[in-house]
Amino acid sequence: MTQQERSDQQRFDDAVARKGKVVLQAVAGLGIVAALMMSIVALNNSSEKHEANLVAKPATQAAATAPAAAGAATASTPQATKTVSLKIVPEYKKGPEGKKHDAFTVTNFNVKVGVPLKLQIDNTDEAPHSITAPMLGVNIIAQPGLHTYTLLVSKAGKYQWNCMLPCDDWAMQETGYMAGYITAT
Ligand SMILES: [Cu+2]
Repeated sequence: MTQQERSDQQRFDDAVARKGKVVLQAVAGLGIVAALMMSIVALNNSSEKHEANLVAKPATQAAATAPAAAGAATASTPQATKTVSLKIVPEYKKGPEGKKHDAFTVTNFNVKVGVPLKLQIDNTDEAPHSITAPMLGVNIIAQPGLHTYTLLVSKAGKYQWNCMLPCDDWAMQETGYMAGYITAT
């Protein structure tokens, strides 16, 4: 290798070294940029999560207030509560054997679960009668005279009720007399 060749080689090596340094610096620079970008992305992600949390909170609050609003609507329903008027009349109507029996004038009641139904009962008998449905925990004792009672049911279904206060033995087992159904929907 001549002196000239050696210096050429040296220049080349120097150039390669410089280029390599530049490349390395560039890579290092890219690395820093990449690291910065990743941390920015990380910051963005965390702030997005934070925002998501902020958004999620009002949603949870809205969900929490929804039943409260429904509760308020339920609380305002007493004005809208329906009233059913009926009578309890001794020897009100004939049985299949032709004899007259004690009876309620209305024996089928339709109610909404959780919504009170007012029963305005005029018991024209001298003795009390009842609307008793053990499956529903309902036991309304209708005293003689005109009184208003509340029928409140907590589960849906069709349930039989009977008068449980000894009156007309046959009628106490007969739908349409001293027995009937409460249908809750
Ligand atoms: Cu009865």
